[in-house]
Amino acid sequence: MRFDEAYSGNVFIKSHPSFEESEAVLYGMPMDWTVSYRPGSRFGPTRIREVSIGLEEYSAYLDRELEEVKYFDAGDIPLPFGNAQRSIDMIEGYIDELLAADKFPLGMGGEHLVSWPVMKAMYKKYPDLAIIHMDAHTDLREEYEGEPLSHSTPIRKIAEHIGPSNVYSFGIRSGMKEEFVWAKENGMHISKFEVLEPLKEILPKLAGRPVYVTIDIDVLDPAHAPGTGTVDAGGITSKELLASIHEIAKSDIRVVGADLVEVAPIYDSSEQTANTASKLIREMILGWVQKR
Ligand SMILES: [Mn+2]
Repeated sequence: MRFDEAYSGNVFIKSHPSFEESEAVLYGMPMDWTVSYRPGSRFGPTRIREVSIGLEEYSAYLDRELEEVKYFDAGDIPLPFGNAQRSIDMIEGYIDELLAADKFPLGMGGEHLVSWPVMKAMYKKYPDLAIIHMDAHTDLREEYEGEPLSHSTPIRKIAEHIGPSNVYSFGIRSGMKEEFVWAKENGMHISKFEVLEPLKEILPKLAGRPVYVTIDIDVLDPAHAPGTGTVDAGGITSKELLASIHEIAKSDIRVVGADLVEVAPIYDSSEQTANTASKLIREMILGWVQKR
């Protein structure tokens, strides 16, 4: 992978031209080959970048400008269509390189399985890693129709890899009974239905620890984010998700990387999901990159 030449295509607004000088690297993981329901998230990163042109560069929440944080949009990882294992291996190697260069990885999916190799790479650098996971779904299956490489399995994989008590899920409202039972029996934290209030209780417990944050856009109610593969009624508002990002920004945890996944533009006829996602990415950049 070459990072030394500025990616010349569609980039997120205010992307810095130099990889070397940037603190954070924004990258896309355009993979949707293991989804159980509606595909299309492979086009998420491209659309999030395109609509970012409509964003203000100033955050009224954080009183900061994008100019104040140097981030380099490296484009999408050229993943091999249809090959989940090779895609996963490529993503892990890519993150290894970013971490070796001391960059903050900020990823855009793609289906949620892409977060598994990212989190695995993060754990190699940060053995004390904790995960904050916001999603409608548990994603704790061992396999789906016999397939362990599925977008319904990434949180199970990372929980088994780093220890379930280091994983904190929020906003969960869908999953098999066995998944909830497994979480409870193994000491994994799940906050059902809500995000902001339980997050306020958990953040002080994670003070000082390196934390990777993975956000599935479907944690939002379908009214706020219809453009995703597996919509699930009863979600939180975009206002609550923004407030949660800001709560993390002002907490004492060390955010060491993050992603936003499952935006699928084909179901997003009003483009509200992509527009919301680009605003979330802006707030993640402004609130989290310098918290390492
Ligand atoms: Mn989900």
